[in-house]
Amino acid sequence: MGIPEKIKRIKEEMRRTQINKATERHLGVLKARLARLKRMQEEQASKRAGGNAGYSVKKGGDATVVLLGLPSVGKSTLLNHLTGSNSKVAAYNFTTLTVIPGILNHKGARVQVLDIPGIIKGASEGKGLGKRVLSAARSADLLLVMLDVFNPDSREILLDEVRAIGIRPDEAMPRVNVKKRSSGGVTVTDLAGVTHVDEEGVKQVLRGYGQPNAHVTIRQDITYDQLIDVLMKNRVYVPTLTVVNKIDMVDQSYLADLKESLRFEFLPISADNDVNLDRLKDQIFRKLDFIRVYMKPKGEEPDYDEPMIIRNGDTVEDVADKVHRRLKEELRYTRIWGRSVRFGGQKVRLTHPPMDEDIITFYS
Ligand SMILES: Nc1nc2c(ncn2[C@@H]2O[C@H](COP(=O)(O)OP(=O)(O)O)[C@@H](O)[C@H]2O)c(=O)[nH]1
Ligand SMILES: [Mg+2]
Repeated sequence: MGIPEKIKRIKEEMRRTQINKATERHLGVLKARLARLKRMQEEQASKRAGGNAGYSVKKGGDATVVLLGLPSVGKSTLLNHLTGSNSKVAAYNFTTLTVIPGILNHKGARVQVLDIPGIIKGASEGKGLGKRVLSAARSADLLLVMLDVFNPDSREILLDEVRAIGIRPDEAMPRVNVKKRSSGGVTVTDLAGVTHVDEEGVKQVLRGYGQPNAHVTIRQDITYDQLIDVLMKNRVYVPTLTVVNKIDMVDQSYLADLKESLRFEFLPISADNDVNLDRLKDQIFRKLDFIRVYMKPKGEEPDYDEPMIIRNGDTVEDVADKVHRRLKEELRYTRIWGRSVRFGGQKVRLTHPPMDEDIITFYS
C-alpha cells in the first residue's frame, strides 16, 4: 500500500471515530500515524522538487510581520499606508501575486511587513496561490490578522489555514522534552497534573509516529495534538494581532455590536483613511516585545542616539550577529552595564539575554 492510500485509510477511520473521552487516545495514535505519513510524503515531494518548496523570504529589519487576510480586505492598502511601499491595490481578488515586502519605521525599529496573496479556504492544500505563498507566514514574528468589517468571522478560516502548515498562532511551545534513544522503549516522567494524556497513550502515540524508543518528560498539561507538534519539531509559535478594516463604512453602533459579539480582541481601523494606524504601529511594536541596547565602543561613550533594537529574550550572540556577521569569530569577551547584570561592566556569555537600555561593549 502506498502512502496516499494509507493516508486515506487513516482519515476514513478518523471520520468514523466519534470524539469523546474514551476515543481520545485512539484518535491521538491515528493523528500520530497520519503526521508521520505526511512528513514522509513531504520529504519525498521536496526531494523531487530539488529541495526547498515554498517561499523563502529574506529576513529584513528587526522583525517580520505578515499580513493575513482574505482577498480584498485591504492588505495592500494597509501595507502602503504603513510602509509607503507600492503594493498594487485593486477592487478585485488576487492582485498580489507575489510576496511584497515593505519596511515600517517606528520608534527606531525597522519592521519588515509582508503582504502575501489573498488566502482562501483550502490554501494550505494548494488551492488558489496556496501553500507556497502561505509558507511565507512561517517566517513571521507576528501575524497581523486582517478582517473586513462586513465579514469578521473569517478569522478562524485564516488561522486554520496557517495551522495546517505548522504555524501555531497564539500558542506557547509545549514544555515537553522527547529524548530519542536506541533501545528501552518509551518511558514517561512527570505526569503529575497531566489530565489530557496518559502514559499508555503517550507510548502509543510515539510508536504510531515511528519513535519506539524515547524518554518523554512532560512539564505541563498537554493534549495529544500538542505531543505530535513536539514530535514534528517543525512547528512555529507565532503571536497574532487582529484588525478589523474599513470601519469608515460603518457607524459607531455597528462597531459596538461587533465588540459585543466577537470573542476576540481587535483594533478597528481604516487603512484607506488612516484611522487608528498610529495605534496599530504602537501595538505592533509592543507585541514584538522590542528592547533597546546601546553599543559602547571600547574606551568611548555609549551611542545613545542610535540604540540597537532587539527582541526581549534575544542574547548577546544575537546582538553580536547584528553588529557584524563575523564579529563572533574575533570576540574575546563582552561586558554589560545595566539592569541585566549584577554590577556595571560585568563579563557575560554569548547566551546572556540583555535587558532594555543595557549598554554593551564587545572586546575583540
Ligand atoms: N472603504 C474602505 N475601503 C478600503 C479600505 N482599505 C482598502 N479598501 C478598498 O478595498 C479594496 C481592496 O483593497 P486591497 O488593498 O487591494 O485588498 P487586498 O486584496 O487585501 O490586498 C480596494 O478597493 C481598496 O481601496 C478602507 O479602510 N475603507
Ligand atoms: Mg493585495
